[in-house]
Amino acid sequence: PQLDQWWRDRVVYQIYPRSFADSNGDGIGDLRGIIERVDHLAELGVGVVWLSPIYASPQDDNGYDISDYQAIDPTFGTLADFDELVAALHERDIRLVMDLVVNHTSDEHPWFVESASGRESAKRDWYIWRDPKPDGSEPNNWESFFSGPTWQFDEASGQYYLHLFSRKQPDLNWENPQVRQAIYAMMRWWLQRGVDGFRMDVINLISKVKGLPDGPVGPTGRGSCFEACANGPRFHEFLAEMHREVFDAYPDRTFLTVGETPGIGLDDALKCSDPARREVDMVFQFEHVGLDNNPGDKFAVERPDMRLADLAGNLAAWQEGMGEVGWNSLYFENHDQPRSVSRWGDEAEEWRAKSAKALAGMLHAHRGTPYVYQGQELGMINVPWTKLSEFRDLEVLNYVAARAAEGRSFAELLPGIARVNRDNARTPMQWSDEPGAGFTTGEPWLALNPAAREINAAAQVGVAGSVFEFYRELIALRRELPVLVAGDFELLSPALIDAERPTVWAVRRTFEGEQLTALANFSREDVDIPEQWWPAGAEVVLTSEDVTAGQLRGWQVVYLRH
Ligand code: TEU
Ligand code: CA
Repeated sequence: PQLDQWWRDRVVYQIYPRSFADSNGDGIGDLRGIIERVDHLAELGVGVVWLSPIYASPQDDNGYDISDYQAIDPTFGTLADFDELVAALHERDIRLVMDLVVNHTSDEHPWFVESASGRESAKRDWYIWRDPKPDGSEPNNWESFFSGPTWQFDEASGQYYLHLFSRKQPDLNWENPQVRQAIYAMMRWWLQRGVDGFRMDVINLISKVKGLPDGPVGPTGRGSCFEACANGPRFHEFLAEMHREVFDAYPDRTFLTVGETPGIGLDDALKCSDPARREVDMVFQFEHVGLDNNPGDKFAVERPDMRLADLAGNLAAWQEGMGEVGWNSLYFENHDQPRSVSRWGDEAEEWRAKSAKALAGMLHAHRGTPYVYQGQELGMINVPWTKLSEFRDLEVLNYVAARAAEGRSFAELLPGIARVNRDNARTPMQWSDEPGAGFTTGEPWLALNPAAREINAAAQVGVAGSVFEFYRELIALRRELPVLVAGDFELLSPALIDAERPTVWAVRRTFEGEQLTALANFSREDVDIPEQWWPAGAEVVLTSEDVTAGQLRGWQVVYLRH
């Protein structure tokens, strides 16, 4: 890929506006709160901000259910606030990428209201309506990502409409060229407003296999939609058309585009990010965050035994697979994933900051674009909740209700929910140890993580050895070392922790004669570094704590240049 594009050596920071900073005391984050905090982003050194949805929305799925693509939801502010945020970011050479949610709209979007007004509606074919089966049941056996059938019956017209997510998120019909053109026009409107690109929500689900065939039956008795909806027959065609109709309309600008593609494989991901195909720049694939999940039931209590060696091996497989032509996104966290320190690191007070740094050093040593999710730069951890009333995410609430109907109790489900529920990542950003953690002066929409008293920006920004300061160094290094951006990748040692004794994780990057070796210890015990991985004369360009050649302390990470 061309390594000269503006975003190549930049790290992207994801803001979940609802939980980032509340400027008016209503307990919900907003645009003015972000404007007041842009210096935090500039200090950290990130080069791009990806903003989760701020559009008009009934907030059924926290804004991933949009009722007006060209309006800012009043909860977050106004278009004037938005323009001020764009200016504030651009002043600091930080670009802005918006969240594009066009596999589905809200059921309150005027398009859907018109489509649902009757079979003869001019917009009927903008969504996916089907007759019931002869016995009146749903057109196929698919299970929604948010539990239950993916079909909602409309009494008035006697038809069902498709919704892969909540019933308030009807799927758009991408087979209809009018739908596609309306979406492209909306995208151009945002680019016109100064936006520098898009993160495209479940963009690999937009092309469904004709006939919408049943999927293989999963643990809940309903079928998976992935086989018929993921990476479908016209997926690449639509991405290429979008590129021509939207991004090619601005030949003097280059944009950053990242597709969110659950269930994508290497071959499709390579096609998506191959610059010659002019589709998107990269995708978020889900293999590594699926290693500890049970397919079809992410909250299952029993979980595959996932070890850090598996994680390292999967990341290396994607490095290999994308090679010199494709481009990886590098992420451990986002608003849908649990906190990486809790999932793969070590939550104990003595080790959590160290493990946060070690995980960051591991991820950023790979070839691709790193993503930092709000709070990850502080080493925030999962929530310790035990009551259903503490959760807000409809993915959890729907799941518990569906299982209750099968006679299963919340108490029985809690261990599986606690580990990977999305509220883990959605608690308010922890700015200080004040009562509202500096996030709000009001009642936060979602309870603060009690760990906010110890884990917060005020205790870390400017404090040597903090997780924040380590991220600042790590992000700056990417701009200083071409080998970190352009170097090829070799996994020297995936073995991280075995029963008897831990071993070091080691990777090597090579570019134009320069080499960078990254070494990390993912255990509490000291580990030896084999001679061959610390060449004589190597220069330590990054270390999470004081290091002596030949040995790594517990959860330590080191980068060597040679
Ligand atoms: O998530 C898509 C996706 O992959 C989800 O099915 C994810 O697997 C799930 O949230 C966790 O099991 C995107 C958004 O990131 C998510 O917040 C939205 O809820 C979803 O699409 C629908 O828009
Ligand atoms: Ca607010």
